[in-house]
Amino acid sequence: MATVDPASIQPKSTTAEDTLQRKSRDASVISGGHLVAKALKNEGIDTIFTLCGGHIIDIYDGCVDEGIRIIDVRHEQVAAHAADGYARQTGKLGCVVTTAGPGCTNAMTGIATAFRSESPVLHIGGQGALTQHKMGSLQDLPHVNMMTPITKFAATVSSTERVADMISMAAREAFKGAPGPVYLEIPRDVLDREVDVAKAVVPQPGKYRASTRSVGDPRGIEKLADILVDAQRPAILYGQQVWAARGHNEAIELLRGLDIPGYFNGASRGLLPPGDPHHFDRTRSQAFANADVLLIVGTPFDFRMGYGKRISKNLTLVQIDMDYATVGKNRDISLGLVGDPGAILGAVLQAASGRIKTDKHQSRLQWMKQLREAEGVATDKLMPLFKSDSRPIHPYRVAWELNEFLADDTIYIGDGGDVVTISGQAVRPRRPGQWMDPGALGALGVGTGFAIAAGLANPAKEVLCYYGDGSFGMTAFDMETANRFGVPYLAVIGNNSAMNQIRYGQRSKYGEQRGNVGNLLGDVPFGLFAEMLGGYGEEVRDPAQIAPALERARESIRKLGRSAVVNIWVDPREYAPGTKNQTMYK
Ligand SMILES: Cc1ncc(C[n+]2csc(CCOP(=O)(O)OP(=O)(O)O)c2C)c(N)n1
Ligand SMILES: [Mg+2]
Repeated sequence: MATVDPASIQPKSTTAEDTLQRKSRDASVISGGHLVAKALKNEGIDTIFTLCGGHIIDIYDGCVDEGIRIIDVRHEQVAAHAADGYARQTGKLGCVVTTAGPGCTNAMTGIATAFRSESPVLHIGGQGALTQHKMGSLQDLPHVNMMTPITKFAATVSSTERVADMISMAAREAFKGAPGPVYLEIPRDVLDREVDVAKAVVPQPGKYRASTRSVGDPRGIEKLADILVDAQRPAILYGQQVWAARGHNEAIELLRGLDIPGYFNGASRGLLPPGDPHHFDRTRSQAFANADVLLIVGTPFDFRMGYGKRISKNLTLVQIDMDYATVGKNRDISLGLVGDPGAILGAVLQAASGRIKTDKHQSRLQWMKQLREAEGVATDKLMPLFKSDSRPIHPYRVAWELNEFLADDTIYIGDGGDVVTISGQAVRPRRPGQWMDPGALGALGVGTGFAIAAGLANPAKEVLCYYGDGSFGMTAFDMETANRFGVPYLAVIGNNSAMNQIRYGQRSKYGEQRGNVGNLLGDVPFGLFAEMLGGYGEEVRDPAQIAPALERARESIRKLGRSAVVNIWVDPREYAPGTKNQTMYK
């Protein structure tokens, strides 16, 4: 079967009855749902992710008129992850639309993920009619109260005239400082009511917001330029904001222009391709311990950074972030700058260019050489694991094979516990934007929604999601959605028939017997799942078969236009070093 042309899934009204109904509509009035669609279009939103419900159907009807693509999934969690993923991939506001009550609660994990990952997502939720307020209407819940702590802004729209206005308000809030999700609840009667077009407030595209490309305090730029010019052993860590705010070009130019080793986490992985002289990824702790200047851009001092504790006390530490409240949080800093990462880094490069003295430059080159050698030593150490022939298959071998298999345009998604943590040591995405992970919330189940979003946003790219078997089971049914909308992807599962990352901690604390409680799963031949959905599936137990199986799956996706599953049975006795140290809790 050929892949579906994404253009063909744009909503269209084709039947005579449709046309008649549209013509009979009074053009002097407009309903709330149609105002939603107009506002979404004005915001540049071309796709909504949703699961239907009686409370929200007028939004769909509006989307049909505005040519907004409606991607309907099988579970609202997936819709929310997909809206988040679409925002990450397009740089624009993502949008998820859910019905009242359970539609909202199901989506909460996705919104919470976006919240901890600073991803701009507009969540529009249905609600019972205002005329039934607090009367016990179908699916009624206090959505705004529930969503307030996990969004930047949550409100009820209580007037049809203000529907579009409040969407633009929510969109502004989503991009205020560091981006994040926002929630709007629209009661059913507000959505269905028709109001005079002339009375509806509809902010026009490009006219309801300011630029977010702030360089912050120019004195901060000068100070940072001076610090970087004087440094002998500088290092920079780029976090997810650099990619999210599309500051990657300036970020790369700064590394190259000033000869500074670059480290990358979260969505910034892939900013530079592996092998680039300024790309480093195995010597982060060494650099953090020995640098004289460390610049942290767009990532907080949270548990992933040991709350800043692992950074040497004796260096000059500079932090740049989009959120004022993140700068200096958990760890004292020497200098803090708030604003747009790309704008700031570009200005700093300009202020520093041509000012590095020869002796300082020589020291830097020496420093980079040292780190490069240490990277080689670290890789050599891992090689026996990466090349392991053991059976059951060692999860490190899978990670290595995945990296070898990636094409220049593959978007790599990680969704799982230990097997995915391990993959972080081997997988090096080749281009910016081609790494997706759940971020600081660490929610399992993000993969399927991310894969759908990645495919829709990048129809020409390959999408690969590496799952744990526990994670795959959480959201896998929406692989059917990916197939239905013509965005098949490659699902690879590191199957250890367990929630292994947690099992390790239990076994080491409670021993062999009690440590296996509540964390063992059945042996599931997930390859059959892909076949059930019309795609290719394969079980792999021989390490030598990993690469050929991945190739067969890639080929099958081209031929069948269906997602494929390569289910790799891995050794449940192997764990990631971070799991053994339980670093995530320290
Ligand atoms: C939604 C959610 N539930 C529970 C957890 C806690 N948790 C973290 S890792 C893990 C095990 C995941 O198992 P699997 O995906 O099979 O990966 P494995 O560790 O076995 O490689 C669990 C349950 C979580 N992070 N997210
Ligand atoms: Mg598992």
